[in-house]
Amino acid sequence: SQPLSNSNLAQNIKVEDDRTGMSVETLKRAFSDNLFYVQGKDESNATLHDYYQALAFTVRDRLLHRFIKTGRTYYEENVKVVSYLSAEFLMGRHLENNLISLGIYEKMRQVVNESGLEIEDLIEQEPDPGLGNGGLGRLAACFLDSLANLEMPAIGYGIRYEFGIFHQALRDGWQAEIPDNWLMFKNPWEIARPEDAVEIKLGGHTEAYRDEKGHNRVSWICDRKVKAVPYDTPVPGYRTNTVNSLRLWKAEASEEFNFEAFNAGNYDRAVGEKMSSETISKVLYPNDNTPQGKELRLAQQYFFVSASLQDLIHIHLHIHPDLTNFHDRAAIQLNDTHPAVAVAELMRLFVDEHDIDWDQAWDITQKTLAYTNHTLLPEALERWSVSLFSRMLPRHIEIIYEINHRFLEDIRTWFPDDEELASELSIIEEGADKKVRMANLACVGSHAINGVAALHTELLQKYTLQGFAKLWPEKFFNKTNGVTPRRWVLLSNPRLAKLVTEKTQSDSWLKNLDEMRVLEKFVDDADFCQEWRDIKRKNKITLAAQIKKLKNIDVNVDSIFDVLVKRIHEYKRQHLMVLHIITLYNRIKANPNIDIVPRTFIFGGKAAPGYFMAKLIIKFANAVGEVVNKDPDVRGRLKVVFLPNFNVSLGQKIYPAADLSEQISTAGKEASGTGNMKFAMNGALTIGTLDGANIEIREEAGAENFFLFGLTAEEVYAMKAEGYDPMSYYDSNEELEAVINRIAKGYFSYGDTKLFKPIVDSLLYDDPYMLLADYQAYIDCQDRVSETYKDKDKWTKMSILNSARMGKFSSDRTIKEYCEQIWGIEPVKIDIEQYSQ
Ligand code: 4GP
Repeated sequence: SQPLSNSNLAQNIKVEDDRTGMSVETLKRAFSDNLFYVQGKDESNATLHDYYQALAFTVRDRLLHRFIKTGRTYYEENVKVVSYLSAEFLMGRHLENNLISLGIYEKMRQVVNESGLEIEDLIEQEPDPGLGNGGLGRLAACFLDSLANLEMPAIGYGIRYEFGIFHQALRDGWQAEIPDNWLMFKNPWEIARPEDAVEIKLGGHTEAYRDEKGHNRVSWICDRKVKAVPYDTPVPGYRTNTVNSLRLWKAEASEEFNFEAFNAGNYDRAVGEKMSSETISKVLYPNDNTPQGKELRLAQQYFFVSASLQDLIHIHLHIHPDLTNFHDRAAIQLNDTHPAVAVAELMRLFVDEHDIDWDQAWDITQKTLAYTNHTLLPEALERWSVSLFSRMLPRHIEIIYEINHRFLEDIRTWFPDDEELASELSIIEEGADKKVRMANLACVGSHAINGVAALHTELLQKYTLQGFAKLWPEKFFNKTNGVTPRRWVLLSNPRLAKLVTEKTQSDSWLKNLDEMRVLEKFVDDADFCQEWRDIKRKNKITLAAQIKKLKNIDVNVDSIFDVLVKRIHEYKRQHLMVLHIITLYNRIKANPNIDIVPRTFIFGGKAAPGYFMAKLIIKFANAVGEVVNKDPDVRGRLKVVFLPNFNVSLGQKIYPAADLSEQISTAGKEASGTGNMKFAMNGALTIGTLDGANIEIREEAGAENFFLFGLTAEEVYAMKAEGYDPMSYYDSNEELEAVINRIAKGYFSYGDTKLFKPIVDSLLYDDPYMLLADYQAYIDCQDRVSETYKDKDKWTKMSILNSARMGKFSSDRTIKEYCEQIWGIEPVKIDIEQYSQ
């Protein structure tokens, strides 16, 4: 909102006070102050969690004047701001990240130590905010980090789910889901702004009317209103003054309770409405790469989109007399189709609420919006039934029909006689149960459409969105994903970060990851290589301790740490890695004295609770592990570990300790992947298919530093078109046959031949993800991995070159491209007089 006075309080802070000062003395005083006055405790009764809160508030205070100054500067300088609309933000813990951003990690360590505590123990107290499923949610978080780091004016908009992604427990090898009550204790990072709440309408009907100027207008008479209350979380840039905002909306009843019903003694009805309103932001849908066609999900999407757009319009009108230059001041990115209803909502706000004529409104809408697609899986494209849509958003369905009508008229003018094209591009899918195709809506309403890796963008243009690509080739962009080196190297792998800083003689590589290239000149330096190996070994020891703690399994830190962590999905082929484990196991059973390079196979990842095959794959990996880990013939040479509850924090411990990164999706299925980048930055070698960003990682690292196997996307399509017969692979490959037979006979299920039958049958009779076609190539490639691992010098050199050459995969590079080519956003300096060290 507008400032009420010009006192510029924040700017005038010059003395080192308890809330801004950065000296150890001041930090120490602030820490105990917050323990006492915020937590209401002292040393005699404070828990570790209290100390965490006190520390968090100490850090938050130091972000706040930057945060306020940042918002104030954007407002006063009237700059163009990008809004990143995303149903998911998988931020990871804030405390440690904020400490390094401010540059006070080491000072705070000292302060905490002086209280007789360890800072790591306090960091562990923070619940990992799991407001996302995986890929696209974590990407959104890396993007916010890069935007702030690059001093770009930006805001993230999403939903403040009361329950994030479930906690995964493993019971008898099966996934069990436990609710994630992350807000149980107060969240020190968010600031509620009830004064900025907006109203969201739902349901009802529309009425046409003529306004006083004689214009035909429509009004939406809703039958329900919900309040959207914003909560702001500061997002600092690394060692800059910029602190952007992540604004998440919480749903509340527009009235606390229905007083009439209350007075009439109907207490249930009096509070019922409140409960149903609050349901909207209650829980994250735990699906990755699959839409959930549930009413509540559509309500969530509309809820946060409408709240965010109303907010943006409100801010705009504070500065500008009208909305005609909205697109000059706002760029809005749609993170997948979850916020695609923004196309219709922005039109409704312009036309119905702000009286802009249709054509102009449409022009502004298209210039403002841009859309990123994150998946090629056809079943993952969102389609909402028209009847559900009409019930919940009666005005929006009219607007969508109008947009579609005008769009199809154009198509028919440009391509007369091509009804097939018109029906392919139509936003409405005709049929008994009509659907709104959200990807089509997003494409029509945006000026830019992008994929997230070169191959993905190419396949989008060739297949998934081919009609749009033909129509508007100039709208298509590739924006290969990236990840933030602050969280994924500096925080996750402090040992490596220290070495790089020493060797490059500055920490500027953290802002310009291309500078890691300097390491290339040390690949033949024996001392450096030894240091490199020592760091990896220490990271492996740390992870081994974690494995012991979580699973009570002893692992050999000199074995290859062979890791596959990501959401569980058939297309990601976790079960292909299990087939390799069984292959090695069979070799040992056939010849217990065989010379085998020891391996520790590490899995992690959650399955959508309703995805039967994914859950069975978890059980399968665990069941094989149970047999392999305790078989005396194996003599500990193979170990299988499934780490429960893979999340951002666990990822931070795993990536730095990996030797081998498994990126083994069926070619043409993984849009990009981002875990692949985190592994490589931390010196793991990749075994992977030519899929997603693997292709570009291999290009950067050098083909000789990458273990490539498997069919290409084109070969996959061709083979499917010819009629793929998985059984022929089973029939002609003895080793494969023995693997499948061992599973089918119940060897890993105490003789139960039914348990894993769905996996066996799927592989033999259908194999939609072509594991059997890629099996032999994968096994041969794994044999090459083992051979290479024996040559320590060669492996070390490959590892160094991988890390050194990952500059392209910093999300800073990705964000710069979006800013320049799609959003038209430029950096803005934030002046803070008092930025002491
Ligand atoms: C994911 C893709 O599966 C992954 O390849 C990509 O790296 C990531 O988005 C970020 O672009 N997709 C999803 C999803 O998370 O739910 O579709």
